[in-house]
Amino acid sequence: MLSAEEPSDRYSSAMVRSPVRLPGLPVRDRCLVMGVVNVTPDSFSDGGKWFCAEDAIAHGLELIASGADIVDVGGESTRPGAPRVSEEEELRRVGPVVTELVKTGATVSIDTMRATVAELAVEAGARLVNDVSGGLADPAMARLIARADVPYVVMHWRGQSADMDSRAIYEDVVAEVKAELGNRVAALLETGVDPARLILDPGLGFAKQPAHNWALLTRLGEVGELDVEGAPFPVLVGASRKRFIGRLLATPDGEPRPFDQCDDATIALTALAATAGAWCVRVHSVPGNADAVRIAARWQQEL
Ligand code: PMM
Repeated sequence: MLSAEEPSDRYSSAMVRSPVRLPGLPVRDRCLVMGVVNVTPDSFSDGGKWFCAEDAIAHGLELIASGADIVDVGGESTRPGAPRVSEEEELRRVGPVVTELVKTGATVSIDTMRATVAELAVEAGARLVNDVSGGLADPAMARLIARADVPYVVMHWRGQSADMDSRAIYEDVVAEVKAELGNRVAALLETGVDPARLILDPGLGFAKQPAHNWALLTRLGEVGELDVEGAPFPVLVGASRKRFIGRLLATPDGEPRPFDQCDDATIALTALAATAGAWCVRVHSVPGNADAVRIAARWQQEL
């Protein structure tokens, strides 16, 4: 058995870190579980299921009841090829859902690339801003995060979903994702964002081919270890139901496994990511993932 002072070479130091403390967010001695509430007609795995506010709120409550630590509310699909929605429409989708879920005492995260949407959600009580563009889509986002002083997910992103697949070109995906995340963190710090509020995300499926996703997952411990102030950063992993899982589990004639049949595989990935030191996993179905993070925490105790 290893002591905290003697981390093994085989594992990232992230594995022996004490629980992560981010203001306003739950602190646990295990990986957190974030449940997804997509208030969209066209998200890739659950588009249209919770498009009306009432259904989305009920779904958020169900995710919390089944063990989610955080619910992530989003009003804009980021599936490959997706067009953007207007700011007005995004606000119309997420506003009532954030407000009502906050009222129930839930820890709510807002999944948006727009500073205006993030600001209104934070004013309504959201406690985390999850920006898949890491601040690249909206130059006002960094200033908002500096001012609002809320935890902020900086995801690796190379451009809007409409043409992101054409940007999935890497020589060394882990090194390049880390370097590009490092540039984002440096820009955020320059704007006055507190490094202790930052969470990094490798952006699985965003300008990534399956091989890129697998490389990032298997070297997850390295993702938060940037050479910038504030490192190592907590890492969020969004693998749930993504295309690379369906492709791995394809039929012998190459038919990908449908999204809604990828939850067991997502749970397997959650166990591995949590054991590798992930701070949080973002998932569509909670119960199995809530079990997996507890198994991983117990596993880690023996390392
Ligand atoms: N993936 C999606 C949306 N938001 N946020 C973070 N931080 N990380 C992700 O990987 C991520 C995200 C796309 O998945 P969905 O359409 O199923 O929500």
